[in-house]
Amino acid sequence: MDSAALLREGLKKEKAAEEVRDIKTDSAEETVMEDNMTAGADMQMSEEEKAGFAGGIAAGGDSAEAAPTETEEAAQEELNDEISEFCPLNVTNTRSGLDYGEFIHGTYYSESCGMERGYSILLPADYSEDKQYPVLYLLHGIFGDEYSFSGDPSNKIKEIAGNMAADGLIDKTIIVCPNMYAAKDPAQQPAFDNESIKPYDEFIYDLTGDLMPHIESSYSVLTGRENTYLAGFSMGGRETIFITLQRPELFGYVCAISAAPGIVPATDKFMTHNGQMQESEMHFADGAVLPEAFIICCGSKDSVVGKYPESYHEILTANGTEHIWYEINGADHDNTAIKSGLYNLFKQIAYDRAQSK
Ligand code: FER
Repeated sequence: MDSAALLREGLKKEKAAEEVRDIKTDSAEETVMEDNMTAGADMQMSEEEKAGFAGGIAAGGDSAEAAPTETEEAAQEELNDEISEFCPLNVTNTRSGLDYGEFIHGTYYSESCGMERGYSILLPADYSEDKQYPVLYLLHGIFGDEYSFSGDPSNKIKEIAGNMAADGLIDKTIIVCPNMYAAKDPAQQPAFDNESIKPYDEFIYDLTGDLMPHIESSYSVLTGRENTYLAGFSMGGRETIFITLQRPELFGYVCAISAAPGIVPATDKFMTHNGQMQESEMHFADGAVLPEAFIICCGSKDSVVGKYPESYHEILTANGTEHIWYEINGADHDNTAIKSGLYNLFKQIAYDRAQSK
């Protein structure tokens, strides 16, 4: 690249970073729903900004205003099927002497993409082929990959799953973090335009046709929807809803955290979405087996997806599609929301498990 081209590239990145900074400082009230500007198909972001999107814009962080509340400080919550807005501190705290296991990396051949693809997987510390474990598939945000969750210890995924299992609330659970960008062309990159986000929408084929069979044949997992969970953040939340609506027979417990726009046609400050379906189509097929829990949640101060998750709640309600909706008071597009969503997903699982005993 000559120096002029380098400069142009630098300026573009600077402009994109500025736009993202603006977005971050917007209040949720004036975000996406009211804003009909599009950033254009060529919007570019720095690697740092992209990394932020993948696992929460306040990467590694939590909402300042979602400081610990009484609920979070409660030593032990009573197990019920009610939503707890925040994940309690005793669930996210690292407990001495408890081994939470480590994420490891694996690969599988994806027929649907025509290439070898990677995933991160958290096996319980004392994982044994003599036992079988339920599995959570956890989907990252835009620009992310299989390392987005495993590389950010502040999301407390390991602690939430490990502590709840140690407390006997849930069974020890395997957590699989795929790379959700299921492009057939290895050179294709995500960006804010319909063509560039298509591979996220096509991940459903890679997940159900390639990754899940690989996980089920490579690890000692329990199969069946009651033992198979799906959750995702932002772009991953959007695909979580989409996949659940298409394949409800596969996932018994589902949580879409801060789901991105674009399931139905929409225009926000990033782009105009064609939509994966029309509003009238946003429901389960007639006679479909329904998830035991289908949670949709979002921070009340989400500065990236704004009120889109709430609009999904409204559309599903209008279409008579059962789900749980709640807001995390004060939370932004960040780990406070992620922790809350994961906690409530496991809490629903724990409650049903206790009931069936
Ligand atoms: C959009 C707004 C937000 C969008 C994606 C996102 C593809 C995703 C954000 C994230 O994953 O953090 O319009 O379009």
